Amino acid sequence: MAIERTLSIIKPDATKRNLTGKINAKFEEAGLRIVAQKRIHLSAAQAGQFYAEHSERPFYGELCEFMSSEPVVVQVLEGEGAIAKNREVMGATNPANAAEGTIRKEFALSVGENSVHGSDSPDSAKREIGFFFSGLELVG
Ligand code: RTP
Ligand code: MG
Repeated sequence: MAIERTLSIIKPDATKRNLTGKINAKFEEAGLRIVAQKRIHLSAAQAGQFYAEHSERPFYGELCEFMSSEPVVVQVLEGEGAIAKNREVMGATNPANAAEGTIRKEFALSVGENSVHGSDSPDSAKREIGFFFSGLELVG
């Protein structure tokens, strides 16, 4: 399988509880390498732009409000099959359905406040990495 890069976000519920290190350890244990990382505080408009694909969904307003409520840590993870591997380590969107050992099983509070985001395809990974990081911030 090819080496890929994917965009990960440690969400406000997790940064607030000081869980960045524990979550990063899960990525590293799974063989994902953190090749770029920064802590930022999104505006509601920026969160809305990032999650534009969900703009018609009933939870969109709540999602944008939550994602802009506290700082987040945005990061680029690299590894073999990184997009699918990251989603496996994250676990199901709803922590009630997440497998043992996954980040969401261990740390998520609810289907909305679910601790992490991960790109869901090569196209979204490309768009989402470009949304947060410039070429200069991405070491080859
Ligand atoms: P993400 O995009 O954050 O990695 O999560 P995902 O693919 O597992 O889930 P997705 O369907 O893309 O939904 C994006 C985020 O919206 C919030 N959500 N709330 N209240 C609800 O029913 C609901 N459903 C989704 C979650 O924060 C979810 O991660
Ligand atoms: Mg998604």
